[in-house]
Amino acid sequence: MKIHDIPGFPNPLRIRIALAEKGLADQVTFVKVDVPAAENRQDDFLALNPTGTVPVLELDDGLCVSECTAITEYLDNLDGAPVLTGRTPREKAVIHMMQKRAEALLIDAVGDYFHHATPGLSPALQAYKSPDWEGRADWGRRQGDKAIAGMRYFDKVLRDQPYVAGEAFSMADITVLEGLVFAGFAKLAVPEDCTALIAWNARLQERPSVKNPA
Ligand SMILES: N[C@@H](CCC(=O)N[C@@H](CS)C(=O)NCC(=O)O)C(=O)O
Repeated sequence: MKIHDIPGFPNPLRIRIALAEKGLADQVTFVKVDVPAAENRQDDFLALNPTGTVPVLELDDGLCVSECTAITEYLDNLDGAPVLTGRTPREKAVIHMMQKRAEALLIDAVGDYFHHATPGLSPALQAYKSPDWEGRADWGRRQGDKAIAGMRYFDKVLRDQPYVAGEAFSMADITVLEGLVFAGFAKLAVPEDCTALIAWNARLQERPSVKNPA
């Protein structure tokens, strides 16, 4: 299988951590997409993923799967022994709920802040990002406020439990981790009083898959 992505970017890293967790790195060929040059917005890439984002998993039969949640589900269930996406109906429900919150309240909000309230990644990519409507920077800044509120939410969650979805590490932890990486890149600081979130982040930075993603 192939993964179309760009190393070091937060959403691609979600999958590279999942690959390391599952020991699948050697089964994947990475194909680099030049996102700063907006290669992901050109027809060849849009044929793989019409939403124009990386990562994309391309299977040997040609099926292309985008969205980190869907890709992680696939990778996690390949060996019939899921460890990131839940085993029981209850685990799956909680992990998917927290995964959606990690996307909506954090990583996607940071992305919208970055692309709509700051100069973003590069002029080539921003040409596809900032629609010419009045108030877009205000809207972008509000996404930054949303991301900070998301950090406060996850701080509250992590005061009562060791991981985002409860007692075990899951894909929701990976998404919050990369949401914080993206926030750092976008210069959105974690509030100092989010001590549980900060301690959780420091602890997970020592996890082998986070230290050495695929
Ligand atoms: N919801 C998507 C988000 C993917 C995403 O936003 N990826 C970023 C890289 S970190 C990207 O492709 N950005 C380029 C663009 O939006 O044009 C997922 O889960 O895969």
